[in-house]
Amino acid sequence: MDRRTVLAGTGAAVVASKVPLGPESLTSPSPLDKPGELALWYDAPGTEWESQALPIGNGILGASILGGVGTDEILINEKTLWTGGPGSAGYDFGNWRTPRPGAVARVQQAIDERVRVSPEEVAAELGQARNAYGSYQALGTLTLTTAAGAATAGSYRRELDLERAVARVQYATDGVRHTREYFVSHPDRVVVVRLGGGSVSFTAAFGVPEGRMATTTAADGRITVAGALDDNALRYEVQLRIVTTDGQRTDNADGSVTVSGASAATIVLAAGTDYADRYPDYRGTDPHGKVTAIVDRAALRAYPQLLETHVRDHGSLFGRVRLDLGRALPQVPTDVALAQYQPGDALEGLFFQYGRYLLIASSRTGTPLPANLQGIWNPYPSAPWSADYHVNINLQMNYWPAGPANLFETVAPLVEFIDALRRPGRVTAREMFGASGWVVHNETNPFGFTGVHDWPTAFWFPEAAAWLAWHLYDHYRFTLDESFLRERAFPVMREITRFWLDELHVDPRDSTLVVSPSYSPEHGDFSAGASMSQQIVRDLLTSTLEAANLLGDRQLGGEVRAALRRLDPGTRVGSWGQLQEWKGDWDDPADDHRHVSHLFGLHPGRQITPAGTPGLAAAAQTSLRARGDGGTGWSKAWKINFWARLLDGDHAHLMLSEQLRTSTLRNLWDTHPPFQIDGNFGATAGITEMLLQSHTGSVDVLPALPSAWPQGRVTGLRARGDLTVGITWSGGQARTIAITAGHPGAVTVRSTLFAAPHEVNGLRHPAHTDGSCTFTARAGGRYEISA
Ligand code: FUC
Repeated sequence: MDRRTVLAGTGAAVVASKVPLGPESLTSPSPLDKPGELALWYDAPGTEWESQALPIGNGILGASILGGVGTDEILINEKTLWTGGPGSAGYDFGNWRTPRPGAVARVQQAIDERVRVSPEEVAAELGQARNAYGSYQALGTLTLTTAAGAATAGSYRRELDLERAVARVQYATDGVRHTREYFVSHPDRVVVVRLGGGSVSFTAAFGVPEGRMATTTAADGRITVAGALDDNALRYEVQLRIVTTDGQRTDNADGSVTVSGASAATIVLAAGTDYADRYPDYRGTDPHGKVTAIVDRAALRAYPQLLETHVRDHGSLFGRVRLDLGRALPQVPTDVALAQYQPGDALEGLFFQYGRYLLIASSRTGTPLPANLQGIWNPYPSAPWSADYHVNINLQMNYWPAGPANLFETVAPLVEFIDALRRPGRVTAREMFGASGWVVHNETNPFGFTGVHDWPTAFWFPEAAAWLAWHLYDHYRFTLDESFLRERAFPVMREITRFWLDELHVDPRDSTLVVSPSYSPEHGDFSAGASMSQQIVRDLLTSTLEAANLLGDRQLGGEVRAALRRLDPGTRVGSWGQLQEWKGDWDDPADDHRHVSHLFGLHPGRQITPAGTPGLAAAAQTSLRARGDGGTGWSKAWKINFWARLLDGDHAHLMLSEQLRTSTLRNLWDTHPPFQIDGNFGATAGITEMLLQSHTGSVDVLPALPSAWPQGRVTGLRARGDLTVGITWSGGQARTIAITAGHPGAVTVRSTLFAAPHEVNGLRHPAHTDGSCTFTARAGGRYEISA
């Protein structure tokens, strides 16, 4: 079967059934022996983690595959293994260690009087040195040592199949063909490594990073490694079981296990910590019992069963969206394809799906903590920015694809995390502002760090909680899940709204309500009413009002409506036609700072649209042009989204090309630099924005299609209003649009297709001059529109 035909199928069953699942898949050629459209592959082992590791994960356990021949070092991560927090000396949640009555009011007054105040001066008043914040840690390394020499020239292949979420290494030595398969199962909660090819001999050892205390034992083919972090006494445990049916297996005194002469071997690894996302101690139960039960259960299952369960589970999410941009990948390793990349190459489609793959691997229902700055993969004891949760753009960007790219199940850890921030965030709101509600500032960790530090340009951002709430309400807008809105989203939104109703300040110059002190992320002076602050608060209040109307909270609705009337909207056109970043006209046209925060209302917000607010959209475009096409990885990814929202597909595509050319590593990870995963997710979201938009209430088909993609097909994208959308196009125009409605109600679709006579479910309709079509969908109804 032609691979394209397979890809065009729908659903997990198709994906799973094309793969031979029995042990024979280890020795006979599988479809993966041919480079696949949806695989990353290389013809040599990786030697550098950051640019060459192939990541696999189940939302909590991650593994990085480099695929060495004689020695295979597999880095293992467990998402909750962090230093810092309670138990670590001096941890204070970022709250002021001694009360500072009136501190915020003093800064407000300084801003009222002097308009602009330097970040250094504000940090001296409101900041404090950060204590015991911690960093995400590696769990350790599973090392497989074999006696094998170098692989026979030309026989080596290392790949990551995105459809099955299986990494695979194969090579030949002395006439023997060896295979290793690696995956992390969400249903079985284990890392699985299968060594096959016959004549399997190796020693497996698990080592923790240097300097960490651990006890390691091997008994009966089981390796147990347990200990606690020095820093905060967080307990961790890892257990591996090495399962063979023939050959010899020996437990070694140093805690390793040796297998010799087996036809195949399966290693299952489970791990856990005693972390719990629960204020104030952030500790749950000792991991020993849970880890033992999980690894024992997995060890009883035959390898083909483990694999099949995993492939079906992953495929049930991943297989929902198919994207064909009309080109095939060149038959060269992925690093070569990246080096040879030309705008319009099929690599763009692979990059889109890789973002979806990475989100599934780093965030799943039932796992704690959202995807961090590195997803779940990290070898460093002190990771860049701690591999934490920056909430002035980065954590939010991680979840942009979840709705449009049909991965709702990845959102649950973010929802839980936001919910858990409320308890520490209330303390910060009370102690810092004397306000009700809750806040979190510029960044946070797994231990409820909702306060501040003292880096002047990036310590103050109480708007972050409102921006996080955007994700809750947008989840509702996509799914129309009213019980989610009532039980999960609205209580959080209401509380943040309370905070801002308390905390908005009357600007003495014009009596509008403004955020003060306010700071455009990492840029400029402190002032009152910076555009991003106003736009975020306005978005929150608008969404809260919609939700309050829906749920019948009339009192809150009334208060919010009154505040909205007085709120400065944060959208002003300045002297050179730019959208002002601040309430004052201070923008420098030569400024190319990576943050373009004042365009929040364009994306992810919905306040600025080319059709609804053409003057503001034009100003946003002027600002964006002035900022230029450079920036870090995530900044370029955001610019894909901005240009798509400005309906300029070619510029959006230019930003995608720039990202692939200058901010993408050989393993297709986004680089800031260094590696930072947000850009992967931002780019995937940006591609959806080019193909389908729904933030204004209508379903806009191919709103920003670039000329580089004249023909193509996509299925399974989601639009707000519980709609699933497929599109085919050629000559740059939509030819068919298929919409499935989950809920009944009016649906408005916009497409150039309506400008000519067309058919809806076989019935002929005349041209609609305004390029849109509105119909009443029934729940479960499918509507096929064709030119
Ligand atoms: C924000 C950005 C930086 C980086 C960091 C993790 O502070 O400005 O570029 O992405 O988060």
